[in-house]
Amino acid sequence: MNAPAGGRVDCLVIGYSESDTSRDELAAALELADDDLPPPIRSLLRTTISLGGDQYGYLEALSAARAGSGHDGGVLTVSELPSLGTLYLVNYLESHGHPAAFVNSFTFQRAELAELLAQRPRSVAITTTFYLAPAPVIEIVRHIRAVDPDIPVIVGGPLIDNYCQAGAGPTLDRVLDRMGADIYIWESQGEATLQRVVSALVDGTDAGSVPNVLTRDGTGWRLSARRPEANDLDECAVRWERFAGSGLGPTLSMRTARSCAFACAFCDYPARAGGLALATIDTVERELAALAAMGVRRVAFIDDTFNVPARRFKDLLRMMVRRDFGIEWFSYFRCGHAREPSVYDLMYESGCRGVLLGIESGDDRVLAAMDKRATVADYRYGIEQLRARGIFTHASFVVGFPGETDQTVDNTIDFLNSTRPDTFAVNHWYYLHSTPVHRRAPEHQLAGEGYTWSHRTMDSRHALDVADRIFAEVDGAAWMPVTGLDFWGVPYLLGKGMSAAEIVRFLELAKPLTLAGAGLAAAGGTGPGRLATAEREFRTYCTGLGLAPARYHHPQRS
Ligand code: B12
Ligand code: SF4
Repeated sequence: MNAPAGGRVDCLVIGYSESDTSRDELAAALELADDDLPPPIRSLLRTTISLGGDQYGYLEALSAARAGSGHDGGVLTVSELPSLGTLYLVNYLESHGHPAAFVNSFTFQRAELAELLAQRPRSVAITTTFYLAPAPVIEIVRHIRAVDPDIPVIVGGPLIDNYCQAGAGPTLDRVLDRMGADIYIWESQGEATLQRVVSALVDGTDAGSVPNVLTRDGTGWRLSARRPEANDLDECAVRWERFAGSGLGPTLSMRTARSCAFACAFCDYPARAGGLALATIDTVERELAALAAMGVRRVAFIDDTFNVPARRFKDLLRMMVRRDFGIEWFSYFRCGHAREPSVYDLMYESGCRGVLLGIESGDDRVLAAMDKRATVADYRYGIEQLRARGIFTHASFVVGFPGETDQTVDNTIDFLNSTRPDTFAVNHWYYLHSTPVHRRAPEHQLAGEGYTWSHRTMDSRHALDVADRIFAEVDGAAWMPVTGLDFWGVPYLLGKGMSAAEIVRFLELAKPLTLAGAGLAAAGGTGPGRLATAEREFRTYCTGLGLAPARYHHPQRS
């Protein structure tokens, strides 16, 4: 059970929701002509698989292909991996004297949620790490209200930060009203504020006077004083022993740092998350020892720049080699900051089995415009070293950044086909005015915002076509979708019993079944017959895989 024994808890924290509005949007959008499809939908064409006439995400397709052929019929989903933000909040509350409970998945753990709500927690906190729109929050709040209209509902995390950053006013008030919670926390960290709010609710004092909090009065939402948190990563570190009986599974994520040491021109994360904060090696050692004792076999370090600073990275690796935890690990990795073969040796020796490379482009001019502080030569060297040691490499790209042309796209395609990382993914560039490139807008002749923009060398409509071209023309690496399964699915699937080679094969067999892949086959004149064969091969492969049972089953919605 994900609650401490005995007594009422002060707060119940809720992790992921996988409500799938994108599928409805896709169905509606497919009525449009190809050229009019908005970028997220064009992206969905490359991540949605058609199987027996129905549409699925990659892991849903794997689950569907296996269901009905002697397998358990469970839903394979990366959200089986415990939501780290949820565990951080529970951990912090409990270290400050507030008994807390959690539900990892709102979608798949309705029975557990019902049981915990029946015990009348003093408050419910909803995490929003993965939400780009209010819909999942609205659904969760309604569900809680229907069970017990009196429990105070608190919402915080990145979604609230994003809305509040956009500024106070009627729009923000409307969004907060629509979500329907009682208290919102505006703070990019938030643990300490949540603890103070929960304290106030337990003590019956005014939660609205806690700093960083929005509460409603008769006229609108009122923000208390702003007091940024600077929580010490060693003090906040998760005491994993607390979660030993919670069935977290053999694969977990962990962090050893907050924020990032770089300032890539397309990213506003460092500005939002504040200065780079690092946990000490001792803290990381203690956490890993606790995880190993719980039987965890794979850890995803979600730090944005795990191998920077380089000296600390080596110290971490040496510690892991010395302790020999029997844990395989996965992380983001910056090739530009690892130029000695001995570092790659240490990585493998310490258990590294996969890395996510934010390569972004195979063209040095675009990399320079992005301020990536890395060159194509660095990437070539890094991928070579990683591959030589059998470390899984996933390369992630952005298309359309200022400086992008058909020629730079050709260079990216050549780069991928010659360096041959295991997998790759492409994202459309999203023009945020809060990112450093906005300051150079006149120089790049930049106009627009979000997914709709133009600059001196490309516009967003053409970027959609070049993303499709990369999808079609790269055969040196397997296409990895960016929704439903991404790099973090690799440790998850390894934990389920797949090998790295099987993951790659699964992706290769899935690609022709994506809506974009089927479109390519039709354009090449190898339509229905080829697709039927591809579907048969895919189903046979999926049913033949020896996988551990899925943790979750199809939700019984109430
Ligand atoms: C790992 C990961 C995943 C894994 C998660 C597996 C796992 N269990 O670890 C998977 C593959 C499932 C995943 C999926 C997605 N992800 Co993801 N993911 C991440 C990643 C790398 C780490 C998240 C994390 O664990 N952070 C560490 C924890 C400790 O921080 P946290 O969750 O933010 O919580 C802290 C605070 O935000 C706060 N907080 C959060 N909620 C609340 C609530 C309250 C009340 C309070 C007070 C505080 C609070 O408290 C925590 C402690 O400080 C981040 C990038 C990054 N490096 O952070 C992207 C990231 C979160 N993902 C992102 C996205 C877009 C997605 C997807 C929507 C992608 C897609 N298109 O499908 C899906 C959504 C999945 C779903 N259905 O919900 C974006 C979110 C952007 C945003 N919100 O503006 C990020 C930031 C990456 C990016 N830069 O684009 N992801
Ligand atoms: S994209 Fe660049 S700036 Fe943003 S988190 Fe990653 S390394 Fe840091």
